[in-house]
Amino acid sequence: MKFIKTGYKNKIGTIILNNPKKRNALSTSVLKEILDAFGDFGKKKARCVIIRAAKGSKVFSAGYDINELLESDNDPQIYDAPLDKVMRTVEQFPAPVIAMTEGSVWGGACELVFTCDIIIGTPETTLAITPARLGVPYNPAGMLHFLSMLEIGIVKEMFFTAKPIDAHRAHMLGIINHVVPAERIEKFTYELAGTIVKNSPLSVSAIKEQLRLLSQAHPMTTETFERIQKLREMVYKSEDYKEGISSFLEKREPEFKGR
Ligand code: LCV
Repeated sequence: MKFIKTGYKNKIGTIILNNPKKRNALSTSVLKEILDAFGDFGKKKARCVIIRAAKGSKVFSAGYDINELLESDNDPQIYDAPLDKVMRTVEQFPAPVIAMTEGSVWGGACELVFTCDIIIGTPETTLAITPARLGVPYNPAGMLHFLSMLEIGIVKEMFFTAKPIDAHRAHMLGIINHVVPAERIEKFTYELAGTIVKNSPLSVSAIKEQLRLLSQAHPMTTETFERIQKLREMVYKSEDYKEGISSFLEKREPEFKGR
């Protein structure tokens, strides 16, 4: 594998994001390797999976690979987009997935971390959700990932400002389960995983799936669904959508026109 490293020991699978040059941006190739790793851990009947960046990383992941956004001339976040497939794999994997987040977590990587079952951070961990920074629309499944974890006022602040929140605030809000000094986070995380592995895998797996089904039970009328789709279409067909992404790639501040 080129962009991730994997390991498997004592029934614990490990995925290490390993593309520091691009700040572990989640390109289609990275996401495919993550899917393959989960396929392998499923065959091995892993009882816990840890997703992390390399030890001491300043950036856990810079989120969706912005270079790939411009290529897709239509909605970038559709049901079978690679990142959405990875998130569904995490949510439906028959064992807990722990995000060990050293460094800053951006955009789609923040949503990916939110879909993990447990988040362990360091005092340097930050979390940011960034569509507004790039003029990009967001999909309803993604919003529900945030709404199922946070009060709507916090979700609004994170989306509207696109600014990172720090580990202390994220811990206070219940996003991060434990904040552990960087030098201890690896030992702490694997000990927690070890505790889970000792429990009944069938019971843990059933409880995880029950909690997923109960937490995702949100009735929605077709009219609401159509309205949400219309809103998304309005944004990804806008000039601002192209301006947000181009400005990042050209390393300049965006000039959004609201059209
Ligand atoms: C491709 C990158 C990226 C990147 N893609 O290093 O959630 S949504 O809706 O917003 C969704 C669409 C999404 O997830 O969008 C992506 C949101 N991510 C961000 O807004 C974070 C963008 N990245 C940054 O702000 C900085 O790169 C951080 C703060 C992560 C790291 O800053 P640092 O100064 O350490 P550079 O910015 O110099 O980046 C190093 C290399 O990684 C590339 C970037 O283009 C640069 O490549 P070159 O060396 O070829 O110039 N890179 C960083 N993020 N998301 N490529």
